[in-house]
Amino acid sequence: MTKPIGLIFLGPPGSGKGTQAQVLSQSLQIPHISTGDILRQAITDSTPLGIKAQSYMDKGELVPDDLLLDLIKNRLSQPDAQQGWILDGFPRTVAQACFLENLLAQLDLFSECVVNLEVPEDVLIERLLGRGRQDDHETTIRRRLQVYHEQTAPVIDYYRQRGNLNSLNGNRPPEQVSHSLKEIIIS
Ligand code: B4P
Repeated sequence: MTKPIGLIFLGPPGSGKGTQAQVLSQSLQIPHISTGDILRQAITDSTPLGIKAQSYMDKGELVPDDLLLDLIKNRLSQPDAQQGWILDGFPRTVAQACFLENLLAQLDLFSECVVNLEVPEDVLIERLLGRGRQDDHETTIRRRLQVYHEQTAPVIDYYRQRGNLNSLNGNRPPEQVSHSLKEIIIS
């Protein structure tokens, strides 16, 4: 029997991770797990996690790893994640990627597929300014992109070195990106 799929979306802010994860979650009928959405909900609900995360997110910084690791471990152990999942926004640091690799090795349940969405920086800025979320103003966007280059881009090399990276041109209409993604998944 083939293992359920675990899809991991990498890419800079605004590259379309959330957009594509939502579409695939519906067509594959597996949960879309967005750490950004989980953190924003925690802020709205004023939970201890949300209170700690807010100041980092408002500044465009990453939320500290220790807050994310338990969150992901718990989320992936929920019943709806046993038939597969799409991770959007995690891992965002090499420490998070190592944690996930160890977690998945223990479970040995999922066949992993890592996809990196590539989009030029000027297009990212234009998209994010157009979206207008609380953290989508120019100073924060520029900081998020800087943080991405410093802390998240090394995650791409981490998966590349393991021979487990699919890169995709994300600078195309969403339907075309979805089409290419489905080709990667079934290949
Ligand atoms: P996220 O919520 O993950 O935000 P994002 O990277 O900006 O979103 P994404 O790339 O999914 O863009 P989207 O599809 O929406 O993170 C927010 C913050 O949370 C982080 O800065 C950090 O502080 C914290 N955080 C989250 N995870 C963390 C972790 N693991 N560790 C530490 N901190 C963490 O697309 C953006 C826009 O582009 C949309 O308006 C969309 O309509 C448009 N678009 C998408 N695809 C398009 C296409 N093909 N063509 C044209 N427009 C497109």
